[in-house]
Amino acid sequence: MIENWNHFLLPYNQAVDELKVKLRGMRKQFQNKNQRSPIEFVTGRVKPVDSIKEKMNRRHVSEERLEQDMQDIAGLRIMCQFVEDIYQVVDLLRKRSDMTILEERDYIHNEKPSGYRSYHIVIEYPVQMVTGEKKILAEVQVRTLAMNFWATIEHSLNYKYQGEFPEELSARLQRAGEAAFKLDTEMSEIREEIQEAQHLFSYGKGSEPQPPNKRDDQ
Ligand code: 0O2
Ligand code: 0O2
Repeated sequence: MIENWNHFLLPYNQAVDELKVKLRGMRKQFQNKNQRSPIEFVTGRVKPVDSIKEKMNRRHVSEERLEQDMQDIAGLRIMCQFVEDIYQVVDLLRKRSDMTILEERDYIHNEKPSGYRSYHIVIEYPVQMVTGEKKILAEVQVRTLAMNFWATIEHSLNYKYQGEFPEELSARLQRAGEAAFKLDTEMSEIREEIQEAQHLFSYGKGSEPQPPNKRDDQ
């Protein structure tokens, strides 16, 4: 019986905080070299206790099996501009020595029946606690901005309808998912042109002297 959820979730909070810094650091390193980053932005969260309990009921996960069987108590999200960036980010994560990739799920080319697309990675990540090292599981979702837009909208509708979408709405969401993917595909086709323009744009911005605190921020 988990009596103190705060205590149970402590290493998960620590892991999410650390991973946000590390993943955001990857973006900074690209920018620092004046290169385009495949990472646009990173968010993260620890699953709220109510959601953990609801998922335990739905998936018949016991408290004894929680650490092994619920892979997304710690969740990170990496947003990218282009589909190609997603695979570059995944390659970068595969090369890291501070985490071990346990599973990969490509919901980009195998989209879910709902129309959901993203690349999911389950990692094992060691957290240094005062009591010693604790290895925890975390789920990293890598997606384009268009995929994120779709998933965010669908997630809020899901909340309203509790997953029981009227048929018409469900069909519309699937079509919207296809349209979002079409947008990603079109953007990929003109990727080089966009990147060139973005490089010129950031060069233009960088050529102006900036106050030191602004520069620290970049
Ligand atoms: P809601 O309404 O539930 O979406 P900081 O690190 O301080 O700059 P902070 O406040 O920790 O930023 O937030 P961050 O990391 O930018 O983003 C937190 C939000 O991202 C949460 O929203 C989550 O919904 C969402 N999120 C990020 N990663 C995941 C993930 O892997 N899974 C899920 N389900 N959600 C994620 P809120 O604030 O809880 O509001
Ligand atoms: P949250 O925190 O509310 O986002 P399951 O959870 O049963 O779907 P599994 O095997 O645990 O499946 O993992 P999976 O499918 O690889 O990833 C689950 C997470 O992916 C979900 O977390 C969502 O964040 C996201 N996801 C998967 N399918 C959909 C979908 O159809 N629409 C949207 N918007 N997001 C999806 P949770 O558990 O829902 O939690």
